[in-house]
Amino acid sequence: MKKAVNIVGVPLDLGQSRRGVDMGPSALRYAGLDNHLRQVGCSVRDCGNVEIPVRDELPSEGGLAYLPSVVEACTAVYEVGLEAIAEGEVPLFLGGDHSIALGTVAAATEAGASGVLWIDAHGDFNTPTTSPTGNLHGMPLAALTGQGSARLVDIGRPGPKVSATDVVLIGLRSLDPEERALLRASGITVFTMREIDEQGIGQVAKQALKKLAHLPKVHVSLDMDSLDPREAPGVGTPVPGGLTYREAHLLLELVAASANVGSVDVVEINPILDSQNRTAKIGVELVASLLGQTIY
Ligand SMILES: [Mn+2]
Repeated sequence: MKKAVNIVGVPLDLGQSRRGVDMGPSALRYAGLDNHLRQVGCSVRDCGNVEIPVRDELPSEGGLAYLPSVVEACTAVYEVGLEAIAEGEVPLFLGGDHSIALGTVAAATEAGASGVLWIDAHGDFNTPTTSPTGNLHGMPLAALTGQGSARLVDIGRPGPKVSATDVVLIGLRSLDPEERALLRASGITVFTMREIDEQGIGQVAKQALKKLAHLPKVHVSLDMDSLDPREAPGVGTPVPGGLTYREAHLLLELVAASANVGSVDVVEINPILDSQNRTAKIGVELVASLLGQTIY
């Protein structure tokens, strides 16, 4: 069945320190997101951007000092997401940095169980205690599974938003030392780049989907830094050794073929660091694959 997609821009850049990621929604729209999804057969509604506090109006120290603003923004994201899901739409959240997932996953799991497929170079599993930087975009997956700051954990509604056993992380290749220990103890299923190298992305995708097969829908959180920086240079925290263009597509094509995708994030695109909007263009193509585009 073709999807009714509701595009929600979330120009939130307060979860990390580099400027530019707030332009992600514009870059994705400029790259033809709307048209591309219509060509795939989706109906598309773009409800504009969620209002986000302006960084220049906030204290300059950043990191955890932005926590109240991030909580406020993610609560608004959660509410917009809930409305879309209640309308039977698939909300497509355009980041912004990955802290937006605190609101998006809260919305995705509100009405019923949903698996979470987190595609990322990083674990995003820090807490304010383990984080070397205090940057909130390194914490959402920990908070969503109930760890770290209660103010982050309780966004939308009190308590964890997803059980660790219903989360699969793919593409991992960079962790902070204490974050590694926390993630290993969490019970989250992790496929690092090593497993992808050894077994191939097709095999990894099948195992990931099997792990989430008991759930009625899946939320896909695509951090564009999961791709190799040679393919997608426009991200704030690039790590070498990532997914190739085809690996990323195959992964999302396989998800589209066998899971019910209920909601989607595309995050961490930084047009200032990009080349000719390449990363946003790849982001648009990947979302199309995830929402049903096939080669043949
Ligand atoms: Mn991330």
